[in-house]
This record gives sequence, C-alpha cells and structure tokens, in this order.
Amino acid sequence: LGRFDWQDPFRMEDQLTEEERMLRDGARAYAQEKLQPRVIAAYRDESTDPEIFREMGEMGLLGVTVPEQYGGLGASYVAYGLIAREVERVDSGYRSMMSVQSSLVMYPIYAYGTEAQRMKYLPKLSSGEWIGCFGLTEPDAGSDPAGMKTVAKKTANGYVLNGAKMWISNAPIADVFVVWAKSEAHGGKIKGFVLDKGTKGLTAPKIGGKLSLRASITGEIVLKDVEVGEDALLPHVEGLKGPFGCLNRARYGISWGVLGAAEFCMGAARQYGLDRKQFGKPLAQTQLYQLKLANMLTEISLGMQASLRVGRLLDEANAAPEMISIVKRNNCGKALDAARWARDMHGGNGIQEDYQIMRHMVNLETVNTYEGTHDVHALILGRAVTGLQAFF
Ligand code: TGC
Ligand code: FAD
Repeated sequence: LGRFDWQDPFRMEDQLTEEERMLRDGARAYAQEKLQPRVIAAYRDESTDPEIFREMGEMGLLGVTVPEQYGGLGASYVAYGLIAREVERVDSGYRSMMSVQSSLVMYPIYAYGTEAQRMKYLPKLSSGEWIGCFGLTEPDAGSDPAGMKTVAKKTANGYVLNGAKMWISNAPIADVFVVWAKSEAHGGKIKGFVLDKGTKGLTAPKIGGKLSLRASITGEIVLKDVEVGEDALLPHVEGLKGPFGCLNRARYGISWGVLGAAEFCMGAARQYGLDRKQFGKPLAQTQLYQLKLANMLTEISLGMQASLRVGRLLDEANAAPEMISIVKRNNCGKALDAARWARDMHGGNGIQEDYQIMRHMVNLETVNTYEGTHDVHALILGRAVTGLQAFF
C-alpha cells in the first residue's frame, strides 16, 4: 500500500515536471519572504505597493506562459497555476495583481496584437516596469458584458473612445489599459484597444471603501473623447470571444489560486486545533473539528487534481471553456467554505487580523464574484448540459 501525506494527498508532486516544481518553489519563496511580511498592514491600510510588480517581474512571475522572445518564460499553464496558488496562499489581492497583468493584459497583446504592439508592451509588462489593467465591466454591464456602452468611433487617423469601466483591478496605478469597446467601424462588434497612461481624456479614479481585496487597488476607467491612433487597436480578434479568451486563462489561474488560500486556512485551523485545548483535550481531537478538516482536505485535493487536468489540456490547446467554468466555480465556492469553517474553528481569534483567516475569507467573496460569478458559471454549465440558454 502507498503512503499518505495530508499535505499532498494525491501526490501532486509526482505529477509535475522538474521545471514546474522549480517555478513553484521560487514563487513560494518569494511569496513567503516578500509578500507575507507586508500583507497584514497593506490590507489594513488599503494600500497597494507598485513595487510588487517590479519584484514579481524580477522573479519571472509575470506572463510566464508568454514566449521568451517577448520577456516571458514560455512555461506551461500548470506552472502558471502553481504560481497563482503560491501567491494567493498569502493574499487573493496579490494574485489578482499578478493574474491581471499576465492573463488579461499580456495575453491579449500577445494573442491579438501586432508584432509592434508585442515589442512595445510585453517586455516592460513582464519586467513589471509597466503595470497593466483590463477594462471589460461597466457600471451597467457586469455579468452581461455584451450590454457594454463604451464605444469607439472611427476618425481619420484612428478612433475616439467614450465610456466608463467599473471595478477595474490595478487601474489607478496602471500604465497600460486594455479596454473593450463597441466599434462602429466594425459593425458595432466588440474590439480591444491598448491605451497608454497620460492619453488625453483617460482617467482612472480609485474605488475606495472595499471591505475585500484591500491589498489590490481597484478603480474606474473614464474615457472622455479619448483619441488614439490605428496602432491602439488589437486587430486580430473581434466580438466577445476576445475578452473571453483572456478570461479563460485568468479563471483557470484563479481555480488554483483560491486553493492556495484554502490550504492556508486549513493548515492554520489544523495547527490551532492541535494547540488549543477545551474540555481537557485538543480541539483537533473532537469529531466535529476533524469533520471540517476532512471536508477541507477532500475539496482542496479534488479541486487541485481537476485544475491540474484542465491545465494539462490548456497546454495541449485542448481545454473547453466549460471545463474552466467547473474549476473556477467549484474551487472558489469550496475555498470560501473552507475559509468560513476555518474562521469558525478559530473561535474569537478567527476575527483577528494576525490570524489572517478573516482576510482570506472576505477576499474570497470577491474572487467568487469576479471573472463570472458562481451563479453565472452555473448557467454556463446548465446551458452545456441542457442546450438551453437561461441567461435571458
Ligand atoms: P455567448 O453568446 O455565450 O458568447 C458570445 C461569443 O463569445 C464566445 N465565447 C467564448 N469564447 C471563448 N471563451 C469563452 N469562455 C467564451 N464564452 C463565449 C462565443 O463563442 C460567442 O462567439 P461568437 O463568435 O459566436 O460571437 O455570450 P453571452 O452574451 O450570452 O454571454 C453570457 C455569459 C454569461 C457566458 C458571459 O457574458 C459571461 O461569462 N459573463 C461573466 C462576465 C465576466 O466574467 N466578467 C469578468 C470581467 S473581468 C474580471 O472580473 C477581472 S477580475 C481579475 C482579477 O482582479 O483577478
Ligand atoms: P451583476 O452582474 O449585477 O450580478 C449581481 C448578481 O446577480 C450576482 O449574484 C449574479 O450571479 C446575479 N446574476 C446576474 N445575471 C444573472 C442571471 N442571468 N441569472 C441569475 N442570476 C444572475 N472587471 C473587469 O472588467 N476588470 C477587472 O479587473 C475587474 N476587477 C474586479 C475587482 C474587484 C475587487 C471586483 C469586486 C470586481 C472586479 N471586476 C472586474 C468586475 C467583476 O467581473 C464583476 O463584478 C462581475 O462580473 C459581476 O458583475 P456585477 O458586479 O455587475 O454583478
């Protein structure tokens, strides 16, 4: 019979390549040594340190799947998922900063951009010298991005953009804005544009007062008669499949990331239960405590195997969006459950910032909502199962 290790129930270690393990270990060391010491204060103060992008760039954590000639590592989607897990073990906001830059900014420029756009943007985004953001959601178009109002009108030399984007990660500190708009010159179809900070009419005010994801800055993007040249257009995609192609990758990364947060919560609850005695014995020796740990272990390890499978299929260019909906939806929901249980298992200490559980718990509320809510992914899956559209 084989051995069992609760920290690696299905022996994930044996299923990874040498390079994947190496990148994972580098990300873990960086996250634990550099991110963990500053996260409690950053979250409390609602402050985002732009230097983190530079550090991540130096560690090679930005755009890992992008080919080396553009500053990436040409690494696998499994490696990308493993990195997301290590960063989110510290905080979902830090993973958010990393995954927006990698999947939602570098990927579309690489996949839909011209060679000139790739050369202009990708090396500086991969080094973290430039920070990127991705504007799809609008005040009146969240789950239904097809309802967006942002428009691009053709001018003699390019386009003029008008509209507003809402809830945009990194926006207030961004140098590069990937913005999706309905283009009149393309029959009203959605097209992507890459805008530079400082362009006249482009502003990105911060959204304050968030009680979740406070270490990751979020803003609006306001576009008021923003004039850009033809070179701002991402020419190689049109329609919603443009932004969704990016979201497939980011959602997949999230499916790994949230399990890192859940692993942190589970490990902390286990240790707390071993250390704390009530009724003359460790909490961890009670059946109810063990049931919660067993549930967490089961969901984390099953979710991780599923994400690994989807990652391998992504690497073969053979993953279906519905597979990604399964792992994004289920892993977020299960991670949120784990964080809520862990919060409860810590008793009163569970609400205290030093124990870090409540921060993970409220972060995961956002992660369960963005990139397609838990229910929207249920509808995507429901449509796949029945062939019937239930969105509208
Ligand atoms: P629907 O009719 O289903 O599709 C329209 C077109 O898009 C194509 N498509 C996809 N292509 C690639 N990958 C996918 N996953 C795709 N899903 C759809 C589809 O084939 C079709 O193409 P074509 O050529 O036939 O036109 O579109 P719908 O309007 O009915 O969509 C419904 C729904 C609910 C599936 C969709 O709108 C949805 O997923 N809504 C959720 C919105 C969302 O996820 N927003 C995320 C905003 S970005 C964000 O949250 C970043 S947070 C990051 C961080 O901080 O970490
Ligand atoms: P709504 O779409 O209004 O949904 C509200 C509720 O209604 C949800 O429970 C939803 O599941 C439900 N609902 C919606 N439609 C249906 C239906 N047909 N049937 C049943 N129930 C339905 N967006 C970006 O573009 N870029 C970013 O970088 C970004 N970062 C974000 C960072 C943070 C901190 C947050 C909170 C959000 C971010 N988002 C970003 C936006 C995010 O993607 C949206 O919040 C999300 O897609 C949901 O849209 P909404 O908030 O408008 O909610």
